[in-house]
Amino acid sequence: MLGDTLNWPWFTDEHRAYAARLMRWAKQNLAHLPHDDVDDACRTRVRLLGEAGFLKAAVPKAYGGLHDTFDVRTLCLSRDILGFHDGLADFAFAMQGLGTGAITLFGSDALKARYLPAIAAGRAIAAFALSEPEAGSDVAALAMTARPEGNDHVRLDGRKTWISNGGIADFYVVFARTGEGPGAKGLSAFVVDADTPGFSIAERIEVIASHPLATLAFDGARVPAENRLGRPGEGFKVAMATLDIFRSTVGAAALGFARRALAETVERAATRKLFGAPLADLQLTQATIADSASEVDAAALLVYRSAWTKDKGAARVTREAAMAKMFATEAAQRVIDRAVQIFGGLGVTKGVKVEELYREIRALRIYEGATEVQKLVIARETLKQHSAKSALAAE
Ligand code: COS
Repeated sequence: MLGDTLNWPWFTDEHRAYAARLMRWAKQNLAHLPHDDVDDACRTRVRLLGEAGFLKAAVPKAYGGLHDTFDVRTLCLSRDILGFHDGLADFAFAMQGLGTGAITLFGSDALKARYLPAIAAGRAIAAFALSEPEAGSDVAALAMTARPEGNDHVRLDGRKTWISNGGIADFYVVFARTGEGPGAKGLSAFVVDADTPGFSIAERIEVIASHPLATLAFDGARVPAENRLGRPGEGFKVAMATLDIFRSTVGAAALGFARRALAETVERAATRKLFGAPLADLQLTQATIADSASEVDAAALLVYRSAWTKDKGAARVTREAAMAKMFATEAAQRVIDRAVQIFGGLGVTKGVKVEELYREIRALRIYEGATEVQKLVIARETLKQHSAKSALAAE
């Protein structure tokens, strides 16, 4: 239960009060919201979260937000709780943060003032456009170009794909090659308004758990140079620093899904009779519950360790965030799969919560850095830590 987790020492009373408020709100407001038209469903969730004040967690206080800068524990608690109740509400919340994270971290005051207050209020929708048909995991290989046009504009040409909120976002943070150096050293990030001439939605993408998703086309889209985030050529760093914050929150969403699957498992095991006794009396069921409960706690420890480390002022949490994201998403997949198994035929029946979770969790092991990328990152960071001296001597 999240209630137990909240007693852990890295939360403050402010976190506990926030979580209690959001849990109450989510219970009252999310259970019966329709999912039929995914664009409408997503817009409705953004509006409701904005009206209730919860999107303030996604932007800084000076621009209508909650804290001076990102409080990663609050972001993680939000996704954990929303994920427990409704995958699409979690998605709507998360994209307001990820879609503006680079503006918060690297944007000029003018860009922050223009884009952030509407995000906090739920009056605008944001998106983060990094992946391309030939560059998802390998960010340094991205091909989209941004070339100077006149003194104060750039011209964007290329395609982005698998972009969350594609088609409903009011603006996109777009990463493109500006050529200051090779590979990772020659990228820059720009904010692009959805009504920019030369920008269009090339294709909407349908996925197993319905979310707004699209391929974006940029054909000479003309963007003011002042919409750049960070310095020219700094785009790779902008992307990585943003992902360092939001990767822990993907772990938190997975944790919310897993906690829900565990709660569903326990309820089912206690009420379903088999061979004349509750399912929970069978030792094989107990083994399942033990595995899932332990993995949920381990995921929570890694997620909130990463969030706390960032909030305490660590410059980078690359390793901690990668561990949190990898472990929590992989563990959630196992916990949910076990829940489906406990539910039997009902577990694969449309409209049953564990069936929905089974579809929802899958993408989290892929987006914002697939599990294989996280392994690469964790191994690199671990090897780096020990490169100066022998690992054994350091202990
Ligand atoms: N924060 C700040 N700077 C970072 C950073 C971080 N988290 N990670 C790397 N950098 C810096 C490095 O320090 C390096 O700078 P110097 O050249 O000055 O030393 C530079 O960026 C390049 O880093 P690196 O050599 O690690 O680049 P790679 O191309 O090898 O990066 C990975 C590989 C896999 C780490 C990267 O491409 C990645 O994270 N991919 C996954 C992307 C992703 O999440 N895609 C999903 C799309 S969003 S849904």
